[in-house]
Amino acid sequence: MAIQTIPTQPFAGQRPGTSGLRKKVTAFTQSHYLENFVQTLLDVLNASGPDGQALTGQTLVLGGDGRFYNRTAVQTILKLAAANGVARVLLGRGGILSTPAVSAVIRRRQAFGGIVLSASHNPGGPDGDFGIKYNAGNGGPANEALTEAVYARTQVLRELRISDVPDVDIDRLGLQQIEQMQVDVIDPVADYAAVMRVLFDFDLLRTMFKRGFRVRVDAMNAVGGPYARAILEGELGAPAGTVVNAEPLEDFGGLHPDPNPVNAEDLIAHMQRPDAPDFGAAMDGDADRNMVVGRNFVVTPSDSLALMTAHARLIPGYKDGLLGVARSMPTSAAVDRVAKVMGLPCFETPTGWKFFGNLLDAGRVSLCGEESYGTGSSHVREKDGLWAILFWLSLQGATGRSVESLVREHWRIYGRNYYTRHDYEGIAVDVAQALMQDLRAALPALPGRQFGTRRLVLADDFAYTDPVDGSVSGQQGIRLIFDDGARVIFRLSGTGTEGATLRLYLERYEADSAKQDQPVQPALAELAAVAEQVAGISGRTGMAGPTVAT
Ligand code: VG1
Ligand code: CO
Repeated sequence: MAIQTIPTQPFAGQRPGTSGLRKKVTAFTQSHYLENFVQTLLDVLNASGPDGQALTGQTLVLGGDGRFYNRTAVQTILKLAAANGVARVLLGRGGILSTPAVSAVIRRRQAFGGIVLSASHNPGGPDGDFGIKYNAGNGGPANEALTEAVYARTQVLRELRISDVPDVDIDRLGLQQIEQMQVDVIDPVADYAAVMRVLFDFDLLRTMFKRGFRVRVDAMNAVGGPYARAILEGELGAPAGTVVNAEPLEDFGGLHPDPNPVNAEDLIAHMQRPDAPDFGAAMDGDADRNMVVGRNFVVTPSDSLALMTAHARLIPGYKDGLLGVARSMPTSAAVDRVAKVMGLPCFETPTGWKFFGNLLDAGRVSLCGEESYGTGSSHVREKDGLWAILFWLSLQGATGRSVESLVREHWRIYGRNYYTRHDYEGIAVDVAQALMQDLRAALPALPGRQFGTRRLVLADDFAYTDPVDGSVSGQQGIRLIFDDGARVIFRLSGTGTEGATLRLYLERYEADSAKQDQPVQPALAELAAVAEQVAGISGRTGMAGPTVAT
């Protein structure tokens, strides 16, 4: 056994996006592609210490969503870690850890950081996507300073340090040794379940299931399955079969594990049947997203965050109230209205969970959410799909009310923020970039212009100054804001692996309870027309409409 030093060549484009480095599996399986990125990460983490040895003697957490290449990548990363001074790796059994579970393990075991192998909601399999992401010691996604430092170094990397030991048995719990490094294979669920137990009233949930409350959780053949099964069916006594598609498969069984009504159509269909369960939910590839569904009623993620904020005190983990709330910029302002009434600080951050970390660490917020089916709290530093499911279950248990009645009551009290996101996928990169550039150039002339009944009052490219560390992130999305609070937002996705994806976010507020029951797309058609008028999407892309509208 020996540590080898191997020459390597930089790869272009190893720049982490909204959530880590995501590429086609065929890119990751190129010789040294993964090795280069991990070596760079370990170099940067080592250099971040005062002595240039920050990682030496420390513990890293490692696990992924079980997609194709997960198991191979785990072996490679262990050999690199062993050769680069890591003392111990806490590895989820089978290479499995959901994103929120990685966050929970880092925090509970005070690890130095963790590596998550996932491309989240992107399809998997040999022709699908793979991804890698680093989470810091607070359990949250690395900040931009770190990901940029990693990217810069990938461009000059010349050498790998890797151990030539045989593979570790990643399916056997307990300790194994590689070089000077210990590998501790852990139960992927235990730490996470312990966190859930202190937040929620498990006895209440047990009683609900005992009385016949019926739930369908669609894990979409992704990593959420083992967690949902262990907690819902194992601990809480939900009947077997409550969790469907519960076995993580390397290609997600061909499903697109992005929990929205389009991709989780099977769940939607079940929730529309006459014998529909009381409550339905789905999670994404790495189990950090959630979609919450009542009988024949889909909850908009932005509304979910607003309702959670309004009712948080009903949940044991939040019974003393919230410190504040945060939402990403494109997320609807529904939560802002609740925060205002409750006198809570409310923050607007750029897209991506990494921007919530400082606010959570500084004790400025307790709940966070994104329009993209992500909600979470200070219990970890990631969004958390199963946590959101347990939260909504608890809300129903504590109030005795259905999902639909909770949401409708919320609209009556606070008004409804009609909301939709239109994705234009697979646009040529130069076309997408030109569209955004031209929009940016047109911004100064827009304020004061009339669009139908609305006057445009603000047009800008969202920039965020982190209130905790003062760091500035620019060009985070173009916002058009109107005099009635309606918003039209444009940004390019930072998680895709093919061409560019334009995301168009539309929102308008409706205070009148008599007008809160319209279908969403027609209710926002006027704003979609404004977006078209200002940006010329169909002319530029040749697309008659979005590929996905949720
Ligand atoms: C998307 C979502 C964003 C989310 C990110 C990661 O990013 O819009 O809200 O944080 O995915 O989610 P983008 O840049 O494609 O719009 V996940 O579940 O992939 O970790
Ligand atoms: Co995800």
